[in-house]
Amino acid sequence: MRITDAKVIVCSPGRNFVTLKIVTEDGIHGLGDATLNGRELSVASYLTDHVIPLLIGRDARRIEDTWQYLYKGAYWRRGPVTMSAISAVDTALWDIRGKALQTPVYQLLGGASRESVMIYGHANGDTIDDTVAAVGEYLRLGYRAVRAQCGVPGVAHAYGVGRGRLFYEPAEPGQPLETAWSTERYLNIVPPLFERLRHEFGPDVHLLHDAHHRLTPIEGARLGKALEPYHLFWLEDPVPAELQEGFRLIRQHTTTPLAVGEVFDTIFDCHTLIEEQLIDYIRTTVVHAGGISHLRKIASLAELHHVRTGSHGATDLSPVCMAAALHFDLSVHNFGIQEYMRHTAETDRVFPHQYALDQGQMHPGDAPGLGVDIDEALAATYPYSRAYLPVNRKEDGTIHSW
Ligand code: GCO
Ligand code: MG
Repeated sequence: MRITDAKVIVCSPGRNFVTLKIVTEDGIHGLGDATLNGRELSVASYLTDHVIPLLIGRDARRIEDTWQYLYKGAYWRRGPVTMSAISAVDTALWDIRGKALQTPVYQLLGGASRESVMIYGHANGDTIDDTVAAVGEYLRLGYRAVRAQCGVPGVAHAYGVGRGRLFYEPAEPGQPLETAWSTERYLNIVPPLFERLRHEFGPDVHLLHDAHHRLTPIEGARLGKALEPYHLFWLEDPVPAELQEGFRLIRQHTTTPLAVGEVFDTIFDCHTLIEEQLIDYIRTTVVHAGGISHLRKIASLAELHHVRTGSHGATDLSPVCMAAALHFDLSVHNFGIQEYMRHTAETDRVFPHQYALDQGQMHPGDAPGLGVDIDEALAATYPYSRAYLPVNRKEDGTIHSW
């Protein structure tokens, strides 16, 4: 089954997405998400200029061999641009394989390990009261797990506080928005937020929080310790993730479960975290960490070390990634939870999909392949529009992790 054609589709139905479409001699096509928020065209070029010429004529069934060919064959390994491109190829080839065999991808990955996939939504508000109301809204929709963020008094544009009630989208056109940061002010507001949430909603709801890489290890340890009485499902990204060893310090001080991995490219970014059991959830994604094939390797290593998965699922991951993530989630034994931020109605129209949400649980559907497509004519009506994620500064003007 030879690959005869491949192309990159860049569109912006509400936000920018990069999609790889691979076509075989049998007329089957597969899709892969290649979106890298704020750097989309670099991946589009990597695919168009360097990867697609290598794909034409290859056997679409050789998924693992193609992965290794693109990874080892480039000599220059890893990095978000390269790995997003490889992820897109891998995802598209799994989609093709499923369609060719007339079976949903999760059936090729060992079949369903559960009936459906638990997701968490994003509740946020300017104040603790607003965030409490937003969490209540998710619970009324049937969610069992909610991430809660709230504004920080004295800090303009605090992370995680969005524009709409069920939507959050940080990338903006124009020059990057400059947001402010104060660790002390932040550490003062988060424990009272969760004290209130537990008080309002009782012990059963799973509560999550994202520190978005802003703390030092000892600050992350302090936050984890302060949150222990409220039994979080997880505390996400307490520190920037480059230094895996930094988590040893956090781990010595707190039993709050830790989750990390949305910016990781490969297993090499997280093997120390996993092998030393420094985290509880690994949050690598299909689109950025090497596709379904590589994510399965990460999950297998994690399974040996009591670490569960928690795939990143922000809106900058397209419905193609979301579909692939759900097939992965349904199949791996050590699944933990899946993030789900709603896409806009325009995005959903451009990417018709089989996956469905019911009472805080999702299922990828039983269509052959991934069960997601792209309406190319509609996509063409939403041209690319440059947008950047914010840049963060401390109160004295020093650049800080966003
Ligand atoms: C999350 C994330 C995202 C990222 C975004 C960056 O946990 O959902 O932290 O919202 O900020 O994916 O592109
Ligand atoms: Mg995050």
